[in-house]
Amino acid sequence: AQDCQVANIQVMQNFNKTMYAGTWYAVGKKDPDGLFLLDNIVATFSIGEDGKMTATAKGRVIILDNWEMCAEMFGTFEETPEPAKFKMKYWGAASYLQSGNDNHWVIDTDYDNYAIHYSCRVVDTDGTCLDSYSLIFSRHPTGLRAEDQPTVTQKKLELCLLGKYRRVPHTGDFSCGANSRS
Ligand code: DAO
Repeated sequence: AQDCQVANIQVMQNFNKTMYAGTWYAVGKKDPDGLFLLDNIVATFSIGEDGKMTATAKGRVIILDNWEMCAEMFGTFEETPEPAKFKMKYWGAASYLQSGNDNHWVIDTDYDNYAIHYSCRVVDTDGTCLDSYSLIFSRHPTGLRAEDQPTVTQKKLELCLLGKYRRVPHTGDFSCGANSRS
């Protein structure tokens, strides 16, 4: 049963960041308040010589109400006592892009096909999440494999976010697609 308490959310056990490294295509997204990344979202995680995880991400955004572009984003990750729970500092290549500090939790992954990310930005007084976002990642730009879908659906349910995701298309528009990463 789901009590929807942020403190009780189960994350990936024995998370291995080296196996997690590499490119992930967002195929589903639950948006936060003040949505930023729209579609064509691709994230690449790396582990530095210091053992620290960093990421670059691209995604189509609309800023200043009507200016559509490909945002190039950077993130650095601070570890916590739980290996799958990170604090992420993020910023954009350009100053007018969003920046901030978010939780970055890996809920589940098989490292080779799918990963489920979750971030709660604001915990409500009752312990549930007031403002969250979550990305469903695939190693394949074409989407999740059929056999991974039941697992992903179960995890969405456990996050109390079932039915709140939208599909994230990869169209290659705005120099932001799977074929235009740099
Ligand atoms: O899209 O509304 C939103 C929230 C996303 C903010 C985070 C973007 C930057 C991420 C850097 C790399 C990790 C995936």
